[in-house]
Amino acid sequence: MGNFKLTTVEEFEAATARLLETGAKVGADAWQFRVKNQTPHCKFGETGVCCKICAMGPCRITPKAPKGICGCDVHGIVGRNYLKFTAGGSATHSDHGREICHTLYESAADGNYKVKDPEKLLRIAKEWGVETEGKDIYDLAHEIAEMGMMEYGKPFGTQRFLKRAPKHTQEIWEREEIAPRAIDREVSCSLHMAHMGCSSKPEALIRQSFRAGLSDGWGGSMMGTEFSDVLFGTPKPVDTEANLGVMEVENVNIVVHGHDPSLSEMICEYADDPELIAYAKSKGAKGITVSGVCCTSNEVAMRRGIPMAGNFLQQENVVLTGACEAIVVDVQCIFPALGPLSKCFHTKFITTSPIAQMPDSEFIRFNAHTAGENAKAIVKAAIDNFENRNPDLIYIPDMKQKATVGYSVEAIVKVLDGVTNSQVDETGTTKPLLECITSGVLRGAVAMVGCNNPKIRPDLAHIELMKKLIANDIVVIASGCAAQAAAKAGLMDKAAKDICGAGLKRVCELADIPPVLHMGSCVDISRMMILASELAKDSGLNISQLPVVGCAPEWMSEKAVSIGNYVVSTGIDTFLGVDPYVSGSSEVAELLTSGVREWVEAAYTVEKDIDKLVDAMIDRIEEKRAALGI
Ligand code: CUV
Repeated sequence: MGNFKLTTVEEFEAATARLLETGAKVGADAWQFRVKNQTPHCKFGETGVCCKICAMGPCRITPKAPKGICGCDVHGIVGRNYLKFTAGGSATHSDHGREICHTLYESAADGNYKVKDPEKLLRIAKEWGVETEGKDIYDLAHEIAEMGMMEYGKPFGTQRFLKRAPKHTQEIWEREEIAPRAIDREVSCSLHMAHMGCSSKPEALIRQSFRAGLSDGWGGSMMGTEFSDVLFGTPKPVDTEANLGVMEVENVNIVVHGHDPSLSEMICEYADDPELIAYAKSKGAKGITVSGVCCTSNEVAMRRGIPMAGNFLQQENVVLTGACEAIVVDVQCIFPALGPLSKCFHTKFITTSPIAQMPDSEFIRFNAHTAGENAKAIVKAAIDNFENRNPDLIYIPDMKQKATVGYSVEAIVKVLDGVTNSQVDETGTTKPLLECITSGVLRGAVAMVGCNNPKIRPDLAHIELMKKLIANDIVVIASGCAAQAAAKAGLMDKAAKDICGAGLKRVCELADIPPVLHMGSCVDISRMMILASELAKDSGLNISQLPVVGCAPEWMSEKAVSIGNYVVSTGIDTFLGVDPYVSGSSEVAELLTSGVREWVEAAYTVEKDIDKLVDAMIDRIEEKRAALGI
């Protein structure tokens, strides 16, 4: 089995324990302590039966009080809460996509942002019916960006990217009336439906939850991904490293955290500037290290090989190393705790977006016009902070793994080309991958996504599930914090082929890939939708017939529910390890885990036991294979 060794969750935990000792010295708080104060959680909230959408309440449903004051029953309350939760996630992802549209709109040959992948821009223009002949690439970028922004508020029609789905899927969306219209409309309509005195029928509420989710996955998120590729380049395989050990004690450490690559790309650019590197040296550092946390880390890892310091529940750890000069954030998944925590150390906590403003942070407002100066000021502030370190508080766990990342759909198609030695000679299609699946060399694929959640021992579910799947010849495609868990453990090291089943091992060797493929950030789950669509089109099957499932074992955010809704609505069975606050309504729970299959040919499974969860996924994949006779 060679010398390959995974890093275990026990080792992660030992490193965290050591960092919390540093925290104790300076009186730092941490999520591990706050969780204790919040446990046990409120049962009404946890089961979704608390309603506070009007001021007659809050109403809480119990056997003695089965209706709210307005007469709404538990199913209406749980359904409305679920819809509002989805709308929060869809709004958030989609607004991120909108920011990227604006960045594209600001791109210029001599500006802060350039078009790095003009071919992709031309492809999208053709797809959207825009004349490209003889047009300046930046004129085209602005035209497409504006059309993208119109997708948010257009009065008629549905999302342009829906046409990328197989015909059958598009027909389902039309038939079930869940084809998403303007993105902002779906979010507004969701809030409208969940207002006092509007919808209380679970079926209507879940249908709109799906529509709002689809406006994210096939609308806002897909534009976020595609236009980020146009601006910053479509990812291709690149080597990097993951876990806290990527921070370097002799260097100025800048940690980027959040989601929008418009900020992190610019920080990386300036951290590479010879003038600023020389300045860092003049201050006694050997150089500048940028590393990342959460999805912004995935973005810059996929495109630049920037190392990943950690995922969601590790964000406080980077400050606890005592060696972080600045943690620079944009939007989403940022603990407000970082403000007070940084105050216990020399770390600068720099917020940059009007959307995410927090106490105890330094606010350097970032925008496309001034992005260069802003990024330079941030990098310089971090360098100036190097001398303020307290040497007694410095401890960086010596723990990191190698990872190869950057598997966009384009990259996957390319690396798998020629893996099979059969007659399949079509290049640029998913046919080689399909052949691996139909021949049984690969049994199927799992899209492993989502966050960490203290309800699950951090990273354990991600890692254990992935280990078992790859041992069973199931390739894993990962994004978000699930991907970072894999990278930290070593599952994105090509050497991890040694712990795969014989079939997957062979594919990894032939294609020179790791068994867990990093597909990017959460908005990049839209890439997974494209891959599933291409597989369906190239095989002549429906998406729901493919031996492919989705899984979010440790999810926590509203965005994850929006994602789950569009993945299920696209025909992919989705397995959750955390309940989305619906257990209080038998009707809503039944719909989500079974009833919706009649609408969209897929449904949710919620299973908190990791062993049962992975077995359920493998069983589902094998059932799908059996139904196809492969
Ligand atoms: Ni957007 S949404 S904790 S960073 S995956 Fe990570 Fe991914 Fe969840 Fe947030």
